[in-house]
Amino acid sequence: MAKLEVVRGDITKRAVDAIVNAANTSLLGGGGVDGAIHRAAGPELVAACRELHGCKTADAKATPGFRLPAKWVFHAVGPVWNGGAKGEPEQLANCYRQCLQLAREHEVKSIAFPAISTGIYGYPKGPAAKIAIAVCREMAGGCGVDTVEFCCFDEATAVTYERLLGEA
Ligand code: AR6
Repeated sequence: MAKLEVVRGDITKRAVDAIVNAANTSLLGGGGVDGAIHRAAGPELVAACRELHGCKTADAKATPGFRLPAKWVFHAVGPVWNGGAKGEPEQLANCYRQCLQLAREHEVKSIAFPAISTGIYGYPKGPAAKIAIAVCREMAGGCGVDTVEFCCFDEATAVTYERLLGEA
């Protein structure tokens, strides 16, 4: 069983094997956590992303971490919240699944996730955290991951994860 933890702060500082980016389909950068990761990783990151030719919603692709402490960045494209009946829950779950599959492929033991889709893309925090936790509980251990960090940038997100993880 993998350990699931809440950490507060900036995901670009996490010294884990892989951090996850909440990207868009272009993979060429943006605001929010995406912008922070590109700034911290350096210009090599956008060059590597360009080679990937984009990514579909609900999927994820890997690049090196370049100047980040993390060895890998898994760029996941979450759904834009559109009321919740347009497949958003399944798409969000699939982002987490794809990242854990990438973790298995790259022999990642520790991974940090941001709260994908809950910023600019507008996904409600509680339902998104439930999905993140459920998928990681189900799959992380089987993918060889020992530690999953839910890296929370704002206090409301941290409290949400802590409450849900405490409910077990
Ligand atoms: N470390 C950890 N979490 C962060 C950081 C950080 N440095 N900065 C923000 N967050 P968002 P989305 C949190 O908007 O909703 C971009 O333009 C933030 O508080 O980054 O998936 C992309 O290019 C929130 O909890 O991602 C896409 O176009 C969470 O990260 C679009 O935004 C996700 O917020 C993706 O939107």
